Amino acid sequence: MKKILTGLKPTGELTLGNYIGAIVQMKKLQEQYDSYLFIADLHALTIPQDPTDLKRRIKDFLALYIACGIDPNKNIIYLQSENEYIPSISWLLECSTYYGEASRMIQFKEKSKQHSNFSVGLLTYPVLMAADILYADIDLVPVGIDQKQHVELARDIAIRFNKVYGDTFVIPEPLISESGTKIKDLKNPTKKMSKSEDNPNGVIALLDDEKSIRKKIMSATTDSEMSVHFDEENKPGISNLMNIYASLTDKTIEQVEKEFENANYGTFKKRVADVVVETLSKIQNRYHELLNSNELNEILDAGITKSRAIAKEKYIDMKKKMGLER
Ligand code: ATP
Ligand code: LTN
Repeated sequence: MKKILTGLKPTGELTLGNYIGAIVQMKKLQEQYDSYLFIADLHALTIPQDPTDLKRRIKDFLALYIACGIDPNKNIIYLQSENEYIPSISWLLECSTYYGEASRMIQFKEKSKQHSNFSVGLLTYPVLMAADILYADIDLVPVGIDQKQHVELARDIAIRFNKVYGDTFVIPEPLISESGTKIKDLKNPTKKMSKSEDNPNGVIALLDDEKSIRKKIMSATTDSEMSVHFDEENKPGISNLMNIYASLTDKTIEQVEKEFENANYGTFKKRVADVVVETLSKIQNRYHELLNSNELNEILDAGITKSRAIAKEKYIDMKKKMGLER
């Protein structure tokens, strides 16, 4: 069975956009692949983090992904920083990566411009990402378009290492999902709903309470036409709410149009709010259950044991090939 791996950086708050756009896809992928899912907490450190806040997010992200339906029986789920072989592998890979290559990464160029003083980690981050992928002989890496270049760098490093030291790594491929629905900001529906958005009124977080979910949806930007039909260009607000409703009820846009043929915007929005509240309250109940029991710890213990064993084997193999032996 082919192997697939997803890394999640625990920054920002998970949103309905992440759920509909990515988590729903992941639930399908876990049925077809040998799946790995980890929290990239070491990656979060490339920009300064508040330790208390980071610790909370790590747990929140894990509990939320599992609550959303990522199945611990179908995924190896772990915390990156608990696998000490990964940074060790990363160092060995750094010595097979050219400075020019790393400094040409678009994300590095952009982020280094935003800060007057930035860490070396911001430059070497894609090599750590290569280690995350290569240690486990991953075939496919589902990523957004912004991470594609990093997966390509992982491929280049793997090809180079294999050439110099002999066949060691599987060459991974990025899996860019074009099919996932893009959910837009409720206040500004031409922009995507983003977890790093400063104005929370257009963003539904997975942990929002019922009252604020209803308030945000009822006050979502629409238009003056008063008819529920799909037209992303001229009616981005209504089309976005239709996408949300269709995704969460597993209906087609045509079915949604028909269902609300004679409805006014108030009635339509109330129904959208109902299904969002229903979906998120199930997720939140499971989330609280996970946080209030030992289940999360058990999942992480099982995951890290498997991940470490795989990484240890790869690390020893690499060291041997590189001449790091007594
Ligand atoms: P940021 O705001 O920091 O860019 P983000 O909310 O876009 O964060 P990412 O961590 O970049 O989240 O993305 C995680 C996954 O969620 C990606 O696969 C991305 O395509 C998906 N995703 C994020 N926002 C949306 C959205 N509004 N609609 C659909 N998919 C989304
Ligand atoms: N760089 C990614 C997170 C990430 C990742 C990975 C994704 C770290 N290591 C390995 C896929 C595979 C991000 O910023 N979202």
